[in-house]
Amino acid sequence: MASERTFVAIKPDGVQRGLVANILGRFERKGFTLVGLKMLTPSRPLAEQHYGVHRQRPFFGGLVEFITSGPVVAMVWEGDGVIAGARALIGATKPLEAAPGTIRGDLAVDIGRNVIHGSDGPDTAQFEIGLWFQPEELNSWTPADHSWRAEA
Ligand code: D4T
Repeated sequence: MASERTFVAIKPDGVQRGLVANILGRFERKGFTLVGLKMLTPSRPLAEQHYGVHRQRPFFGGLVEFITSGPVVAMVWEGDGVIAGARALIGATKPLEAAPGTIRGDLAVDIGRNVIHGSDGPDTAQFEIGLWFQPEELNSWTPADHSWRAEA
């Protein structure tokens, strides 16, 4: 499977609830590589672009209000199959349907406060990484333990 990058953001509820280390640790322990990391309070234009596909949905206004309400932790993770892999770690959108062991399954109950976002495909990942990060904010590096990994 080819190495790829995905965008992940811990939403304001995850930050407010002190879940940053817990969530970050799950991606690190899985073996994905952190290549971008910053905390920011998203502007309204950024949030509206990020959630542009939901513009016509009834929850759009509340969603933008919520995501701009405080700091989020924005990340780019790299690795083989990381786009689907991150979604698997995150779990289903509705936290009550998310499997135990996933981030939403373990840490959330409310769809409007589901703790974390992850890109849902290659095109979205490319768009969201470009939206949230400048190229110079991303670090291309090879973790030392990768030389120990088996050839694919
Ligand atoms: P995000 O984009 O936040 O990672 O969530 P998902 O990719 O898992 O789910 P989504 O795009 O369908 O929803 C985006 C965002 O909107 C909130 N939401 C969603 C909501 O408040 N009410 C709803 O009915 C839905 C479908 C939660 C996530």
